[in-house]
Parts: sequence; C-alpha cells; structure tokens
Amino acid sequence: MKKKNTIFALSSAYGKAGVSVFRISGPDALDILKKLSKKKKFTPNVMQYSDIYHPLTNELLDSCMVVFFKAPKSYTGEDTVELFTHGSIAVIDAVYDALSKFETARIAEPGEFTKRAFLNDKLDLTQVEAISDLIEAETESQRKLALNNTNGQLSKLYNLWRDKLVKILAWYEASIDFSDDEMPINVIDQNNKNLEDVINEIEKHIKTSSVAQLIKYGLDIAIIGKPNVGKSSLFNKIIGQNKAIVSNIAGTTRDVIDAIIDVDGFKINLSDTAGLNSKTNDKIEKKGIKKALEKAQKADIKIYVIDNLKSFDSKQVDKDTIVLLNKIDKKSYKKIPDGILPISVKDNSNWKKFWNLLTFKIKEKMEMSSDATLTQQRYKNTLESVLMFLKTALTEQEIDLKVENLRLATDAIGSITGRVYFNELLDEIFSSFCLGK
Ligand SMILES: Nc1nc2c(ncn2[C@@H]2O[C@H](COP(=O)(O)OP(=O)(O)O)[C@@H](O)[C@H]2O)c(=O)[nH]1
Ligand SMILES: [Mg+2]
Repeated sequence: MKKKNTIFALSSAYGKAGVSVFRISGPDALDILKKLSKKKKFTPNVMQYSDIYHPLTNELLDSCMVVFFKAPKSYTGEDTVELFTHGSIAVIDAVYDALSKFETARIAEPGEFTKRAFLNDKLDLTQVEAISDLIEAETESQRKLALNNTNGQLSKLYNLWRDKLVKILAWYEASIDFSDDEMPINVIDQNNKNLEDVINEIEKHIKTSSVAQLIKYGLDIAIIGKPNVGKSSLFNKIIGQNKAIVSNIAGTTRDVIDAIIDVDGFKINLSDTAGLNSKTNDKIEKKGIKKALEKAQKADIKIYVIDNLKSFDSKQVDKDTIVLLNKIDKKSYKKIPDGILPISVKDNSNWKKFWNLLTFKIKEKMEMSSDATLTQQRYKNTLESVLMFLKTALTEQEIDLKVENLRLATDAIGSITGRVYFNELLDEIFSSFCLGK
C-alpha cells in the first residue's frame, strides 16, 4: 500500500458561505490537482480558474479557483494546493469524497498543516501558539496581542536570552579547562554580571504576563452594594439586555449573574451580585451574600452602588472601586463627597461620565507595553524554572554545578521556541488546533 503522506482538509468553516477553501499539502498535492482539473501545467503562486472532476466517476464537481504553491514557499513548507470552491455543503461533501479517492492522500488531523510548518522550520512554537490564539481571538485587544507574537517577537527575545546563556556557559566551561592565569582577568565577574542581567530581564518579562492573562481571559468587574440600590438595573443597562431581574423587593438577586461583554475591544466578565444585607435571616440570601463578597474580592474592578449617602461604607472602597450614588432623579443632594459619582440608571443622568470613568479604569488595567508580551502559561512555568536554575548557577560556588544549572536553563528556554522539544509537548500544542489549519 502506498504511504498516505499528502494531507487535505477543508480550511474554512463547514456550511453555506460565499467560498469554501480546501487545502492539500504534501508530495502529491500537484499531481492531485492535475488529476482533479485534467490540466497539465500550473504556474506556482498564480491563481487560475478551473473546473474540477471526480477522479473515479469523471463527474464535474464545481467550477472554482485553484492555486499551487511550490515547496518550500508555502505555509507548510511542502507543495501545497488550495481550492476555492462555491461555499455549498453539497460541493464540500463532493470534493471531500473526490479527495479521499486518492491513494496517497488522507484527511489531515487537527493542526497538522501547522505542525508540518513547524517541522519544516517555517514557524517556531511561539508563533504556532500565537496563531492558535489569533484563531481564538474574539476582541480587538486579543487580536493585537496574538498578532504581536505571530511575527516571532517572542522567539527573538527568548533566542536572544538563550544565546547569551550559551556564551556565559562557554566561559564557565572554559574556566574548568584552563588555569586562572590563562583566563582573561575578571572574566568570572563579568560572567556573573551578565547572568544577573538576564535574570533581571526575565523577571521583568514575567510581569507582563498578568496583562496578557487579563486580555485573554477577560477583566472581572463586580457590581456590589446594598439591596434595592439599582445594581441589577445597572447590570442590565451595561449589557444592554434584561438578564437580571429588577424589582423593588430586597433580596431579589440571590445568585451571582454573569455576562461577557466587549468594552472598547476588551473582554469583560461582568457580575451582578446579591445585595449586601447584613440583617437577613434567609439562608439562600445569606449564601448569595457570601458569594457576592467572594466575587468582589476577586474582581479587578468593583462598581459599588449606593442610593443614599448615609449608607456609604468606606470599607467597600479601594483604588479599584467606582462609587455610584444612584437614583438622583428621586432625590437631590447639596453636596456630594469627591470620588462619588451621582447617576440615575433610570433617566440616564451622568451615564456618559460613568462610562468614561469605567473605560478609563479598564484601559489602565489592560495597558499593554510595546514589548513582547508573555501570553502562555507554558512560557511562564518554563521561565520560572529557568529563573530557578539561573539563580542557583549564580550563587553556586562549585563551577561544575554552575555549568550544570546553566545547561538546564538553556535547554528549558530552548523548549519554549522548540529548539529543544519533546513529542508530548508538540502533540499537546497541535491538538488544540481546528481542522484545516
Ligand atoms: N427612581 C429610580 N429608581 C431606580 C433607579 N435604578 C433602579 N431603580 C429601581 O430600584 C428598584 C431596585 O432595583 P434593582 O436593580 O432590582 O436593585 P438591586 O437590588 O440593587 O439589584 C427597582 O424598582 C428599580 O426600578 C433609578 O436610577 N431611579
Ligand atoms: Mg439585584
């Protein structure tokens, strides 16, 4: 039996659409295209119109656009063909059936095109993972974050550190083989200093991961306050839907209600909570209050709502809290202390001011540095062990142990970009991809 080394898959979503895209990659891609189209010659990188036929029945499948990319100038680094067919379920099924009739071809596994790109040195692992993030991105900030890393910014940084460590390692190794008077003066001091610099840079870089986590998983905002102040009304107004029940009966909201929203391109997890009613004897309400307090504690930003100044509790306020004095349509105030924004959810008073304040606080938290940002938990875990090895190498007096720890650190950094890699790690990364990528 022939080896099925050429892979194919639908690269666009399955269903009705303007166009559907098939990708075929591997040594027989061009041959398959020739057989499908009954044409003999294809100029690489030039898209052309062509009918395609079923290889066994000769039946016309579709009239489409086709393009051939010659290895290594393709996404996978192999010969690749792309077919742009009409976006119809019947056409997709027919083309799948036709492709499956070629002896040397098989359906690609999820992520297999990208895996081949990696194995052919077209991409390193940080770029692969950034592409996966880009496909998953739903907000503008997630798109920017992922795109920053698809061009290899992160790998450049990690490779730079790796190269520095290899140099430091080389000097330490040299000092084992040579006597002190053969070595340039101060070389060990300089080496230690260089090592300290790398440690500082890695520590600084790890700090950028918290912003990346917020962008990827969303910023948590909790609305808190006493019962009946208008928390659920505010929640509904922000999300633009009547998701939380609004009523003048205290204790209506008992559980935490969540919604995911996009504010100025940032993903926000907004929570409405049960009113903080210290007097209640209701068991379920008490549970809800406990949950509300937990939510508030974990939230990145809190919106604390009151409906009169007397009940204001400064213990609820920290630098990440917005305090709203609601229902000013009902009651007027002579003087309102600084830091409390009067609004009316009902008649929109000061809504714009509140929105500006909220978006300002969100942007403050999400501020991205222009440097490469640490986006994956895998990188963070690895860099933390790299730091441990480097710190041991720095403080260790025994030169052999210094060298050993530096080697471990160098290998660990290499595993981030895939310079040193393990099969399980690769399988894990590529299996999260969708089919056709
Ligand atoms: N007059 C006035 N009533 C409001 C305003 N916001 C909410 N309410 C009313 O206050 C009551 C309690 O609102 P709700 O959102 O359920 O408060 P929660 O218990 O804090 O969630 C309801 O009857 C709302 O219609 C407002 O800005 N002005
Ligand atoms: Mg409520």
